[in-house]
Amino acid sequence: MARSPFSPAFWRSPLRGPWFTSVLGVVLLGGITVLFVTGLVSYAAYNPDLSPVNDQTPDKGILGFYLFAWPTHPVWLYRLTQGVHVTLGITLIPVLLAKLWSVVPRLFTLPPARSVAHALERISLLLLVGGGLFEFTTGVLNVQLDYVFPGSFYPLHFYGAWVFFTAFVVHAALKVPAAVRNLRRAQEAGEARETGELVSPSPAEPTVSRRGALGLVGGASLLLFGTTAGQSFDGPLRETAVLAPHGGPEPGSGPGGFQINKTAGYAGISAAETSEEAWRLVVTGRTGTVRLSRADLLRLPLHSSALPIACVEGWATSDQWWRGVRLRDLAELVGHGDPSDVLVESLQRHGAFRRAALRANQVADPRSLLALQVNGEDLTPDHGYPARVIVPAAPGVLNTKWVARMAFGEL
Ligand SMILES: Nc1nc2c(c(=O)[nH]1)N[C@H]1C(S)=C(S)[C@@H](COP(=O)(O)O)O[C@H]1N2
Ligand SMILES: [Mo]
Repeated sequence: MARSPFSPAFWRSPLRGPWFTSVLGVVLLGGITVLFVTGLVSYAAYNPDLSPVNDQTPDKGILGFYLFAWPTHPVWLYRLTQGVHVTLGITLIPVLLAKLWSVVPRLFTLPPARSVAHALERISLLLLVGGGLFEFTTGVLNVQLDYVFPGSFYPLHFYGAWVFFTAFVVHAALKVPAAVRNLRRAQEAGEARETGELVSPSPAEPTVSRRGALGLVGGASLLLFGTTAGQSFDGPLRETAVLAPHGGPEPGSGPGGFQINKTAGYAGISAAETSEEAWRLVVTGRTGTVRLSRADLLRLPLHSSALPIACVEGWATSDQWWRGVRLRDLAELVGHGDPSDVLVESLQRHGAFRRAALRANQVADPRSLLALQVNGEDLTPDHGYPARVIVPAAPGVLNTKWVARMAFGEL
């Protein structure tokens, strides 16, 4: 028996072969394409070109070529795209690992490069495997560990995605024809003995059939799906999301008993600075500065909107009933009758999300509010009392809590 992994006889699993690798490859072809598209969409939804507020990625340059004004319809848009991105990413982990396992002998092929073309192909594989592991790892860490990379996750995951997907397209172009051929041939030949580079020259006795192994991978994916997907819903469905940080029971009951990202305590917001006497909203624009107490705001025309909160981490709430002052009415107060961009700043002194910029189309939407109440009661401190922004279809991170200042037309 060969002891060196550089010898083909070292790899003895009878599962390895063109069929197993091809099936997993075809699943990843579809899955990773959807991940890439929903990821780019998520990046656009963040309005990163309202720099340098929302995204501090230096020189994203031509990679930002596709950015567009994220729409405000339908209200569940980001809830859907980001729910798919995160849940699908987690679901594909077993498939990715099985695929890498199925081709691992290739890593030890000798000589390392037979020709310049072969060397280039192997370098592209390095970017493919490295990029894939990097994207899945950073994604999972961000979702599970509550933003371990404050502020820097976006550029890492964004640049990583372009490297990974470029290598992925090259790889797919080279391999898809063979994968399709392998699958066709297998369909005709049944479970006949396979041939090819991936097949072990001295296979061990099988302990599970190839189809059985694929079933295990699929079962693992299904399990991850079943314990993650519920985080995009409320009530009993959320409780099935035992793997998601925002799964499980809602935080408390009553009007404010829905998911909380950062609590007032965490953000360092004190009751003293949000009190009726102390807190003033400062609104600036073309015609100068207006300072409004909460009572002043409550005397302005109030409107209601049923809108969800959908976080980049993939969790979301169902629609909640928000009530407050329209952003476009606040814009008009300071001379922006035709709404402009706005920079929103929180009372919060530290943290990546203490300020966010909204685009003119978001300010103009009549459902976009500076909310004072939710579900019929005043906002709770954790949901942003005295006032928070809520915008239809936008990522949660743009819905700034504990708002202190709104600067229209400043970006
Ligand atoms: N000031 C401030 N606003 C903030 C945040 C924050 O950390 N600080 N988190 C944002 C993020 S990432 C999300 S998903 C939503 C969550 O709102 P919720 O806690 O009311 O559910 O608030 C947003 N507004
Ligand atoms: Mo978020």
